[in-house]
Amino acid sequence: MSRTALITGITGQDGSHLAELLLDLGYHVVGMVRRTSTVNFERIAHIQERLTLVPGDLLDQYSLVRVLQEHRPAEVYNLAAQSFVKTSWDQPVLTGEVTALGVTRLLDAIRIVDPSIRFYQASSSEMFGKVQEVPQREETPFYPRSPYGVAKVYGHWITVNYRESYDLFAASGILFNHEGPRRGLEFVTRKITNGVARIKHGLQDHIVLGNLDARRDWGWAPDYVRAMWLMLQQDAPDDFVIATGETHAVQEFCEIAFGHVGLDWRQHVRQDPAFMRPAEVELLIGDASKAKSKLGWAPTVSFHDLVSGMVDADMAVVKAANTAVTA
Ligand code: NAP
Ligand code: G4F
Repeated sequence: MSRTALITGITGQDGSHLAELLLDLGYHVVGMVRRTSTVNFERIAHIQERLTLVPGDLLDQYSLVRVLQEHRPAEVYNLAAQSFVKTSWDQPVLTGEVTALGVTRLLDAIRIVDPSIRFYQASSSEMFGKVQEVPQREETPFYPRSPYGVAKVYGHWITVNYRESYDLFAASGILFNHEGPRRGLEFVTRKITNGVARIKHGLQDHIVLGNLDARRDWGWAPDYVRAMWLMLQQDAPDDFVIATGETHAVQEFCEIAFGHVGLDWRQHVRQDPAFMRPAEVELLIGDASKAKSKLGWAPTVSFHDLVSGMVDADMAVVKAANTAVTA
């Protein structure tokens, strides 16, 4: 009989990639979805008939207990979160309820229902915030710079605490930014590549961004979900930084993205303080040596190929939508 894995956040970027990976590995994949007024299964539509989708919400403790009791997963991947940093200043309490306390609700449900479950927590490089060390590694002290970052620090430490208090197999992946064509349109990479495609197709003239100097360690999302799975196959639970070890400015992302379709970014990018943050994370660059040596993990896609691949994907999406509208 195949192993059962539960994914929270299966409708998100990472959830959809992880579901594909686990299905390929022969798992029975259960995805927890929250009720929305319109269905938002775009990222999992192509595999939906192979998944078991169940209702639940990180805000609703009993729904988590019920999902675990009814589906008895061997592995739980907690990817659900209010994950957009900018929104965390507008909705700091909701962000704390979901992204921080939601982790405790799920860990406590595991402790009550089946403490042998292996648990993965989606921790974040945003925890390093105002970085105390370059590059950042597992031992680098945290200094979060947003309500989101603060909530992720809580989620990280409650995972460590449940591991140490109750001997749970609870692992935490400190993942640096990872992207791809399924990235939400509000995140800067997809905002740029979608904008490039729309400009190239004559649908708009420019995009409006915030801080172009911020530097991120951007990787390829499918590589990063493989690391999540590897963490739960180890002999003992642990924490791992997952990163490429390269850092690039938002401006560099623009240069490559616009250049890929023969445009000059300087003619199509405007800046507006509305997209600046009250406190910025200026520089992220990760050291994934531990993951490389213990998990055998390594990134497979270069920064240039990541950017050009996202532009190509958005060119195809915009072309298809435009053709449908004009047909
Ligand atoms: P995403 O695309 O924003 O997906 C977030 C998921 O969480 C969605 O499926 C969303 O459901 C779900 N969700 C939100 N609130 C919920 C709630 N109250 N109860 C249950 N589900 C809820 O995020 P992602 O980029 O895939 O990231 C996955 C995880 O990794 C997140 O925890 C994120 O914070 C973390 N992370 C991401 C990165 C990155 O670069 N992508 C890096 C480090 C860490 P709906 O579809 O209904 O909104
Ligand atoms: O794409 P972003 O919104 O991602 P951010 O804030 O780094 O967070 C992402 O990565 C984290 C891991 O480090 C995850 F934990 C988190 O869930 C999320 O997936 O912004 C990246 C940078 C920032 O410095 C921002 O100020 O781009 C800068 N930026 C400049 N103009 C912009 C814009 N960001 C957005 N979203 N929109 C802009 O117009």
